[in-house]
Amino acid sequence: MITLYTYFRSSAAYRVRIGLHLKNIEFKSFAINLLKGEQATDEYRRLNPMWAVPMLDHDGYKLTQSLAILNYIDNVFPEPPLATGNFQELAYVRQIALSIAADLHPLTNLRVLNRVSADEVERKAWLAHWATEGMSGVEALLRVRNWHGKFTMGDQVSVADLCIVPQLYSMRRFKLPLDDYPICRKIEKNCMALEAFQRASPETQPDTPEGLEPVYGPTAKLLAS
Ligand SMILES: N[C@@H](CCC(=O)N[C@@H](CS)C(=O)NCC(=O)O)C(=O)O
Repeated sequence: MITLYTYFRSSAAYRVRIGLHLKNIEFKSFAINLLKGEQATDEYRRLNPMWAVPMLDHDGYKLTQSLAILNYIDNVFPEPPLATGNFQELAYVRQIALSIAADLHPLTNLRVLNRVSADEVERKAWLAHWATEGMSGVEALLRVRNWHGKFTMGDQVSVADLCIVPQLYSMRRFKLPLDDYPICRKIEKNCMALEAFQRASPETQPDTPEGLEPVYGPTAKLLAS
């Protein structure tokens, strides 16, 4: 049995949810409410000393780190693969995924924002700076390499797309302009046409609060944008 410790808005958990749905893997969601501090309880820290989501529990085998989890499920459930290609293509996909998951995302994480300032405006300015810096770099990498098709690597969904989509969701949520990332937006649009991405969306999770202001709105609205 697979349990995913998740939070509807967590972009790292969103990555893993997409991977699980792409592979049609059945899993149970266990919600950890980050705003209520449930990641920091003794009980959760005993399970996960990194006190963050996502955490995967596969028949008692517990694993943290979204990219490690995706790599694990890709090995255990190989179809469809989350990355294909020659060594250069595989490394490129990983480069894009890590630019977001290892460089950009940690700077905008809740625990970091809380240390930056108690002031919401200052926190948002910090987040906007690092998100813009990071995604400008990703967009440039995509443009210069020019291997993108419908997705980051041609027309094959890869782990890079699983990082781009949640990152853009987060930027949409904070109403950051996305005009400078046309390739990322094209990838997002093509991804969001797929059922796995829709099922993984923060707006359709068991712990999504009633009445949450939608970021995507109806999928059609996003697709038309
Ligand atoms: N590098 C980790 C990041 C995990 C992470 O930081 N998750 C965030 C949610 S996106 C979290 O749980 N934050 C809780 C906090 O900052 O207190 C991964 O990719 O899984």
